Amino acid sequence: MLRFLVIYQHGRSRSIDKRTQGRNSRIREEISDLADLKNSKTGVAMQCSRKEAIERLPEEARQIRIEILKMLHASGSGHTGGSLSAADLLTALFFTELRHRPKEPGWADRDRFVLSKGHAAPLYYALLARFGYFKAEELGHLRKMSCMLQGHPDSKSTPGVEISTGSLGQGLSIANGMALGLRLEKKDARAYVLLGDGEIQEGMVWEAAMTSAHYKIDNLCAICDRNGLQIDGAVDDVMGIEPLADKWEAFGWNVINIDGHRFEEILGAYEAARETRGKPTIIIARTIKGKGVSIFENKVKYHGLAPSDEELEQAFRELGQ
Ligand SMILES: Cc1ncc(C[n+]2csc(CCOP(=O)(O)OP(=O)(O)O)c2C)c(N)n1
Ligand SMILES: [Mg+2]
Repeated sequence: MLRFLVIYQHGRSRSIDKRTQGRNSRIREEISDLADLKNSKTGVAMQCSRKEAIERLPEEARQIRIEILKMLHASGSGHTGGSLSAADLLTALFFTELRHRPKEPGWADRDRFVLSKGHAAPLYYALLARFGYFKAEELGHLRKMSCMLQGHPDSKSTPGVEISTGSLGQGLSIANGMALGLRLEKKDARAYVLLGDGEIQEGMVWEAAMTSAHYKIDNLCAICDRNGLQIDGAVDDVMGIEPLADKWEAFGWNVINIDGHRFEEILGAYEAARETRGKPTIIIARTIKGKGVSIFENKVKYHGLAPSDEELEQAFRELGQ
């Protein structure tokens, strides 16, 4: 039976169970070299209060956006909009929630992350480089023949990439298998999967959703990047997915709706997902495609278009680079 205890955070008392407390205890510990997470007990980068994390994350996300745009500009092709829309969600995940060890990518107790919307590879690569999975100079070779960083994540080429993705619709099934495997091995590690809102038009996603609930996979957290756009236009026009929260609830999921650019809400959702028992959680995150640079925001055109020289200049100005 789980034992409950009370911890005090930001002046409020909360009841959480011991499993949760052991995973992400808020011990103050400065980690200057992120790759040195191997030496941290938990594998979580920001071992600080939520308030401190919220102060530090915007700068990390800003840097990640800059790296994404530099990378896309250098390659001359790739997916701008969907990388920027999910930048806050994944920066928060990698820094505060995901247990991982860049110097030991195969660490058996790591949390698993699946980028089901694999076209957001530039975001994934910027984060992996930031954590030292490979040298930052690799980012300059995105999408080049024989290079480590292909247009979609390839687990055989790129250290830190958990699983190859890019064919939309498959990631939730993969994450189900990972989470079930972890449960079978009695590990308290978790699986996270990022889905696009256009992606969930794929029927396979709903087969997987039934499976997660049927097997009560509570060490699974899906995140839906609800940016409202897909490759051919607005999700509502191509094939409507609302009422989205009701659908997931009807499929037996715990549903959390948030603003996917507000770190306070993002961190709260990850924590609530971690504390949920008996059902999987989906975080439906309202986001802006192309977030952070006005010329890319909410523009279908920039789904798969890299910035030109002038656009990069403007983007840098807006991002304070
Ligand atoms: C099975 C499959 N069909 C089509 C594509 C081509 N494709 C790449 S991205 C995309 C649109 C995805 O939209 P969404 O999931 O909303 O992604 P986001 O808006 O976050 O970029 C499509 C259709 C694909 N990668 N896989
Ligand atoms: Mg979308």
